[in-house]
Amino acid sequence: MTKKNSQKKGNSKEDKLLAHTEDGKDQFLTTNQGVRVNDNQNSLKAGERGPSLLEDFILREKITHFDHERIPERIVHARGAGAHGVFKLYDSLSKYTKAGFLTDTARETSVFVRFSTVAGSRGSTDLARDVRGFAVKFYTDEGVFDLVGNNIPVFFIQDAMKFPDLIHAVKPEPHNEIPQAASAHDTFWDFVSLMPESAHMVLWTMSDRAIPRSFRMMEGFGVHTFRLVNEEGKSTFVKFHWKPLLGMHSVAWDEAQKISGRDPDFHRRDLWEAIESGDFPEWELGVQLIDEADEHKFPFDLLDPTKIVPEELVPVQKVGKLTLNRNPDNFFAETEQVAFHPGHVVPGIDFTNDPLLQGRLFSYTDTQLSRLGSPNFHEIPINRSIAPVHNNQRDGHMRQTINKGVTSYQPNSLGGGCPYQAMIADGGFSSYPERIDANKVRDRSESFSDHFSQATLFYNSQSAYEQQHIIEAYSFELSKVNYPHIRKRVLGLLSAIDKSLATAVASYLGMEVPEELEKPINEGIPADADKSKYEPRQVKQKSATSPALSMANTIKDSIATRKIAFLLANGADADELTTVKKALEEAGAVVEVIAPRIGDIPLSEGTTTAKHSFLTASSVLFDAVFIPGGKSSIESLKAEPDALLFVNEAYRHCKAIALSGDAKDFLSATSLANAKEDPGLIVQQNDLGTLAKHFIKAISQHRVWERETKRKVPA
Ligand code: HDE
Repeated sequence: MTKKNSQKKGNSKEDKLLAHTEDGKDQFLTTNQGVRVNDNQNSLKAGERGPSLLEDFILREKITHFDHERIPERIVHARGAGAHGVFKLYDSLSKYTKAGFLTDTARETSVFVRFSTVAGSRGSTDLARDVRGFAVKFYTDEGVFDLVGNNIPVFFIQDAMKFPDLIHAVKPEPHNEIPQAASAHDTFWDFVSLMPESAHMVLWTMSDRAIPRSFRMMEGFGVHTFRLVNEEGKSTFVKFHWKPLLGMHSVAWDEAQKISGRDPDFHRRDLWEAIESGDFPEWELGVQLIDEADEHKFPFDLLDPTKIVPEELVPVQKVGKLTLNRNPDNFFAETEQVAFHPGHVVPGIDFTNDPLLQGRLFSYTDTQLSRLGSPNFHEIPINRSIAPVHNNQRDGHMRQTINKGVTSYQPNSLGGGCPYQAMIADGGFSSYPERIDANKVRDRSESFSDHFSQATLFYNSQSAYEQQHIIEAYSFELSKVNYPHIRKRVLGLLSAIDKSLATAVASYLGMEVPEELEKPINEGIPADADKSKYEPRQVKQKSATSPALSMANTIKDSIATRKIAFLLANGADADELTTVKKALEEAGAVVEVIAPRIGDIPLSEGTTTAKHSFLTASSVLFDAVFIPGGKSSIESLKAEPDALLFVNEAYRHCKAIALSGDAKDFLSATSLANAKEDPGLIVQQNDLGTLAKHFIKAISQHRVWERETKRKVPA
């Protein structure tokens, strides 16, 4: 056997498949010391039926390594999925920053992105109602820059001091470790109901933003205000945004819960499959730029991470594109070991005094020490800078670098003074010299105390169906809270956001909206505080609505990568199937056939292959459903309860459903017997071209949410 393993890995599917197996391809099995193994099936024993021998170094090495395969999962954001990609700038931002990847339009900067949920454990479901992490590592020529953001632009708390409390409250309760990956429990609502500063973010997490259809269809935000710093040392405040090219879309809450059972890897799989099939996910990087002179011109504080800068006040300029084009080769080595840190910045990017950001600047290195176990985590391949690393840091667990020479100190003459400090002109990082003239205090600025205006702005900006989803989300969560006094406190906070919201939630709970905020509403204030300063208040914000906050206003112009279920059985009409399939595929959708069994299914002419049966498929895993005609096929489907459930459920979740030819008859067996056609329920006997056109239009609209109020269907 020879080593044939040196061919360069490309990006084709075959290369990827090879890459997944190449570890052992054409190689002998060896121990970690390189000794070839002759028997990987049996341990060394004293006789065939005798005891195992301690001498068996092969068994001991294998088992010892296995025993230590797990590392501590992330305390937050444990569940995630990652991908490699590139970032390309449209126009230079050199007026504002000297960061090379934001000024040089000829550059293509490599990135690694990890998406995550926050509260659940590493094995938890992707579809929990939760914030999603959106962390991007840019491997720039000047060093690593991490934009460690979320898919929600604000945060629950204003000061890092509260983070452990927040996380302890949302994680499973300590006595019984229930519930997994869910905020619908006593301790979370107890905490947030006592922390009015969380009101804005909680509203976002009760919105459809917290149950995305796909990682590829959600926005990302840097959350904090950062600084850009240009060659002249001038600083400009910046908010970072990621805008998905596929638009922002969510699933229905009932659907999310069912997906969690049918395919807990739904988001992870979706990302993986899109990249494998060449449908590379894309986002545009947006920046909101604010002159230093304008720092105090807003009715909120730029340093307060519970506030957005509405896009109507400061437009988002799109400055570049992120494309994810390669799946990791190994989940553990890359996605699990990647170590993000908001403090990984490059010259041209700097921090503000946002007290949440300031705390994060400590936390992330610290967490890597316990998670990855060594200060050398930067040497793990996924974390390595492509800019050369030279310093006098030495040794530590699992050190990879073999430093040469005798000097590991500075100043030195024995090493010729190397490595030497860089002048600013040579790219040396120098912190923005912000002037501070202040007393050392444990305190918070009064400009942080408007907790409700932007929550009201968010609520007012939602479409009717989005508001209804928010009402139902609060009602769901609070129905799972056991203590009436906690529910009452939440209703008090909701009435400070919007009276109709509070009333609607109260009616689901069979409670009254309290007259006013419960006192003392805020236990979370310092012991000796001037209470009036911490009194939550409302400052009228300029715009009553911000259209950019509603997902209803997102891009809806394509069905690219959408998954369409074709339900059929023996005898389905071949012409109807192929015509509609062709039209959908030409528009970029993915068609999958579901039949009573998998394998080849005879059609009116020829056969088609069913990828799934009703045992493995479910409507919640698809964006839309098509049923071709064919008498015997329709008769079989009518007798199949899972086919009926499939269509009822797709309707309930407001998906596009199309039926051609005599498939119309199928509806009589479902709960849709008397359903009227709507833009997403397309029943067409003859004209397949028109059917396909209407179907594609309906899928591109994502959902017919209006159905939820007009016609309720059991499923
Ligand atoms: Fe994090 N956060 N965080 N966070 N965070 C972590 O770092 C922390 C916050 C975010 O895919 C941890 O490596 C503190 C805001 C993402 O690997 C930890 C505070 C935002 C990820 C940590 C915050 C984030 C993390 C856990 C308040 C949005 C996953 C493991 C002061 C802007 C990154 C780790 C990945 C991960 C601490 C608040 C985003 C413990 C102390 C605000 C996307 O260090």
